[in-house]
Amino acid sequence: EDVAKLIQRFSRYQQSSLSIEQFTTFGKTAKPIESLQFGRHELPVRLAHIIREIDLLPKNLLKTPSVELVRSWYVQSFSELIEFQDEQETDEVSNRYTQSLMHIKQRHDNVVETMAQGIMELREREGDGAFHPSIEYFLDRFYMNRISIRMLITQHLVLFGQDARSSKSNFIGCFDPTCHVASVVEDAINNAAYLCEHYYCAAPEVEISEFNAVDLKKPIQMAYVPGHLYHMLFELLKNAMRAVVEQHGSSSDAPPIKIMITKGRHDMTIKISDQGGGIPKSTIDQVFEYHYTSAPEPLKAGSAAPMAGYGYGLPLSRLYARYFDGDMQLYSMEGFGTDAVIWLKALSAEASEILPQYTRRTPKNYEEVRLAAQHCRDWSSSKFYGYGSKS
Ligand code: W6P
Repeated sequence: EDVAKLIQRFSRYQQSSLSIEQFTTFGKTAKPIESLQFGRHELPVRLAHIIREIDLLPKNLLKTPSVELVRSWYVQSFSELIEFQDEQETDEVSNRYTQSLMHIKQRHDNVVETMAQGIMELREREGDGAFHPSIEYFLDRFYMNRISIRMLITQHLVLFGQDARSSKSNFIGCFDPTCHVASVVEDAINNAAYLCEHYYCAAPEVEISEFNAVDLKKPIQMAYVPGHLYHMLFELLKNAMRAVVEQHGSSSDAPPIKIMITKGRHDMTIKISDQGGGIPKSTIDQVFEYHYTSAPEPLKAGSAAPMAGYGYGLPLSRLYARYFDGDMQLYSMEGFGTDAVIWLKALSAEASEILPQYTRRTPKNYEEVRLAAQHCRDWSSSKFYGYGSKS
């Protein structure tokens, strides 16, 4: 059976979305062999679903060297994993599988950069007109798939790989079953403030408050991936701090950023409020676009990380929020400031992976995204030339 046929077959299998509860119970009890049995099926299924979707990209993008390279990585990893289908469940095979996952993870390290490059190549060649709204739709699905695959691989490697974490931490792979939200918030504040001071010689004050509606006396904790939460908070805080410093200068009487952390029966919600002058309603959606071009060039100091140029930071952060069925949104009052809100599922059984799935209808959905962009022209306005707000 050739690889194209196998990809087709595996793209027809249902993916198994796992909840945080399932990740943590599995992580506590499973043996390497069981992880092999799960992963050697589930990983090729998830790879196949997204390979089918890569193939729906407009031809001029699909044919760029970068996108062809990315696609070849996915096919290569798929082929390597398929080899484990008919293997015996021995320790030797299990070790080879773990090795193989290490290599696959490395192979895909630069997917985000390489995919971004393909899109830039296309734009340079064909201008913004080639910039299809279906690309935004694709990238959200593509990167969500990548987050999910890397999660499965990382869990296997952290639990069963060489430097499997010592048992004294109560982490289960990359999950902290009792993640203390305020501590992650403080980490993110400290690192964002450090960057902000580097660029602007000042950083605004931050005030944190907490309301635990479920247990008034206890600090807010939940089962989550602290790394994902940190990523989202760091991104939002960099943006909030930059807005405040650019609005108020580095004077010490700049209004503080206020963070509210709450927990109800279903949601853990974090709101970050800045008085950094806000952004117009018309640009809120663009802030979550990949390659949002109208943003100022990100400030760079040598090779240091840029301080909040809207690059991929915000759209990827929103995907992390959505990955376990949460969300992220911005509410802005132009001239005054912005509230950024993160909602996460407080119950580990309700926090289930949200995965893009390839179905018979997926090609039609892409067509509909294209049509929707046309349909916005049935409200007459001068801004509906070209695709959406891009031109
Ligand atoms: C702004 C723009 C922004 C993006 C994300 C988070 C906070 C803020 N504040 O002015």
